[in-house]
Amino acid sequence: MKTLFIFFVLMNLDQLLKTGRCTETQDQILSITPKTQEQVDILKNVSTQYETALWQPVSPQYIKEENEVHLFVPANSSETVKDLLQKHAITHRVLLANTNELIEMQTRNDSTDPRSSSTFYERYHSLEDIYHWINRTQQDNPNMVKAILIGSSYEKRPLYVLKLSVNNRPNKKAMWIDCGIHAREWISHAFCLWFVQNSLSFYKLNQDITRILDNMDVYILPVMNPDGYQYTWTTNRMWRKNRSVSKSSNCIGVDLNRNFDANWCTEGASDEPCTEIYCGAFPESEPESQAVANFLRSHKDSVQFYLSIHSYSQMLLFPYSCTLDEAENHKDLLEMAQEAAQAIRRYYRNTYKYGSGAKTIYLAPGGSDDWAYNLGIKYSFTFELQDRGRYGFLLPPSLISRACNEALIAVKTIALKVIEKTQAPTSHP
Ligand code: 9B3
Ligand code: ZN
Ligand code: ZN
Repeated sequence: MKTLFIFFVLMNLDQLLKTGRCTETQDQILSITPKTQEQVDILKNVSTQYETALWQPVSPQYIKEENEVHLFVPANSSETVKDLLQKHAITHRVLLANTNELIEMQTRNDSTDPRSSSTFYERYHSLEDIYHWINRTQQDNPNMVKAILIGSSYEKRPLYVLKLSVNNRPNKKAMWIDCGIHAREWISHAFCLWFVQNSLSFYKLNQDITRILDNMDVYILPVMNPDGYQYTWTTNRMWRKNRSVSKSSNCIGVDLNRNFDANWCTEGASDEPCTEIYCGAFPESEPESQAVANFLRSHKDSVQFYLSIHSYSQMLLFPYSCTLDEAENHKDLLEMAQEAAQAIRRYYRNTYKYGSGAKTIYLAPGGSDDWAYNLGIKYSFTFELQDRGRYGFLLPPSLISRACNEALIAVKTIALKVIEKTQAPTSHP
């Protein structure tokens, strides 16, 4: 017991020495709401000129008067940035002062930390661990799970889709879920693992899961952007894009959710490689988006429901994002999203906004959901999971189960609706 105590003291001492004596020297997340156009311009400038990372909105172009901005400010630019804000009478609030500790907390307890009481699914996992998990999941459930290699990333990492299938009825329909298009949205990857675990554990036990799996195969891509995800573990926790090297610039990475062929690279994306919303050299220029597009093209007759998981801001979105026009089945989609949001509210007392992407967040072209929709997958959604900015991308592991369970209930609600709308009722002999 005594040794344990000394151990903890030493641990914290180590922490103190590493991070400096006061919180001022830590990386921070600032919340700033510009009040005038001048302040908007200063903020746009800060977020591009200095070594900061914009959390919200995704790109400086969306910074507007009276709209809250979340900005990651690393310790070494903290003073400069704060001085600049002060000089222009821009007030800020420190959203997170202990960023380094939060990051440490999320990466420390991977694999087998004896002090952790949480289960495997209540922690974040390194890319290597996720690859192991994919392998093990397939081995442990040979008659329900198959791993399919659909391509590889820019840095040649494999892209595995898990196929969950409990029968092979002729003309079997399917749904698709991808996670981790954006590297820093870690709750997304965690959700894909959660979903698989839940499906495998509760098939034949939970009525909804059973009905879904009896009627649809499920394709799950747990890590669509493995290079970016690896980079968030080793080098920069705030990385969003993939890691492809541009021919025309020293800046790295394409926003995979701007790289699909849906009004590609129009307003809401950028052809500038140094931005977070760089659309790439041409539609599907990236091996990751191309692999997904190829797979869906070759399965478009069976896949009825497309879902892409992101974070943060708690929204259930559907096409279009790339235009203000309404989708042909807008009313259906709206009704489904509304029902899903109601289920979350009822069971978890949490609020999710819902609506078409363009009207709910911003006009943005090149997204996977719009592309899948235009391919003919008429039930196409993007979920933005927890939270609404308290922790942002740094959602603590203790909040994973809540976030995943509420997303799960939304997925179930919509999947059941899709089955109801598109499939003849199954006969129960
Ligand atoms: C963006 C687009 Cl382009 C889309 N079609 N659907 C959802 C979004 C929102 C995500 C993004 O890529 O900015 C949120 Se992180
Ligand atoms: Zn995202
Ligand atoms: Zn997001």
